[in-house]
Amino acid sequence: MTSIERPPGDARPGPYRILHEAELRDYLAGLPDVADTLGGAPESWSISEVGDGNLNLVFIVKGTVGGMAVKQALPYVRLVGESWPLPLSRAHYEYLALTTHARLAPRLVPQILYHDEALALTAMELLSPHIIMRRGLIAGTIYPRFVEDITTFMARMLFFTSDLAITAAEKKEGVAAFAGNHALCKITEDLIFTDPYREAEQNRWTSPWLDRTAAAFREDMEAHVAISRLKLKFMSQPEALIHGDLHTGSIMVTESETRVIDPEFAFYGPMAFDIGAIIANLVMAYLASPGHERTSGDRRVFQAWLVETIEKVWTEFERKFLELWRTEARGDAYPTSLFVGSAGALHLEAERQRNMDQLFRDTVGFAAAKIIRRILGLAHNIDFEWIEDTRLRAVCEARSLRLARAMLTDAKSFTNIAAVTKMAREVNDWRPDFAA
Ligand code: SR1
Ligand code: MG
Repeated sequence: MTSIERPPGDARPGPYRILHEAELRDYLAGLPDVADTLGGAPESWSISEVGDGNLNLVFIVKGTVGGMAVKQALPYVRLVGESWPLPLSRAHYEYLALTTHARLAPRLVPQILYHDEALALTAMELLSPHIIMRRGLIAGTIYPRFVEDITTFMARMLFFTSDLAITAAEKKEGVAAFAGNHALCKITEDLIFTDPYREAEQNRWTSPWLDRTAAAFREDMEAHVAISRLKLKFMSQPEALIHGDLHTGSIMVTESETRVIDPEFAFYGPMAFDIGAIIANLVMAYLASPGHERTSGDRRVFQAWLVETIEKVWTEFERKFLELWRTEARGDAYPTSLFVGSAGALHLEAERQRNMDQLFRDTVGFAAAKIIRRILGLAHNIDFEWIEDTRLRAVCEARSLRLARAMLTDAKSFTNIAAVTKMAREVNDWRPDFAA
């Protein structure tokens, strides 16, 4: 598919309005290139709203020739309703991030077909037969291509938008371009780094089983210090353009393809936040998997694949990022003129390793924060929510919280990714006192 231009002289953008099915049909029919891509008469197009995320409308539109996904931002948080307004500008930042991703990793994001700034609407390539990865993981599906693709995506996105790859001026332009996305950052600052650790109206957890654990997190000063340090990093470290919400619901997959979607939380932040998000969501898929067994032990092969995947997400990311740093470093950080000769090379390589060690520690901490928020905060994961037996769900969640608390408060003791998977395997055998 080729990119579709707005017709010359087109009166749109008009004022923002929420497009329901009928209005969307008329709107798309008025875009000749879009209409051609779909094919057939507009009345024959099938349009269904399929959005299952927390914020937006998502329509699948199919014509006689082709299809597309159309995403429109609502002026409020869909999950909560109109009482929680949210700027439409997030669609602009998502578009900006998607175009950056398309430039740096074209195979790994959906192609943009059309963007309407005023309607906060973007039409994208219809990904088919791809499904949301989280759903595939709940079904116990193995994705052999995932590690290769997600580590390429993260290494390239994070490296090529960092001071290691671009000039200070380019980097600061990038920071400025995304600085207005602060309402989305604020959601993260509140829902991930603050609310799960205090009384907050919107918090919820699997009660009564986790009541004591939730209360313990609210009293846990060690956890409060650790999460606050991470919050400060999130707020004050514009290392690279991060996706900002890189969980398994933001990834569409087949067994041979991976596409990263939904970067509306994108801004220049700490790299470890994205890497931690991927690791956290794989860890949750692993620890939720006993809740999705049909017969005891039927997820063993899948679990082994997940453990290996968690480990490789870090090791392959680290390998690829270091490779880019060694071969593509044209940024203003670590000037080559300061690292000449064999002594320079030696010290620079040691610095690369020191940076990766720090990145790993931060990744462990952010991963923990992402797990805790999904169990004690507002927005939960279907990995756990779809476990119908609430006691069993709480067992899976309690194990996840046990691991996450250790990762949050003692990130340094996880000296490598194998230490994370080792403890994940151990907690998976742990039985909380309320277990049946
Ligand atoms: C109110 S929005 C809740 C969550 O949905 C998004 O996917 C982000 O993770 C956000 O924190
Ligand atoms: Mg999303």
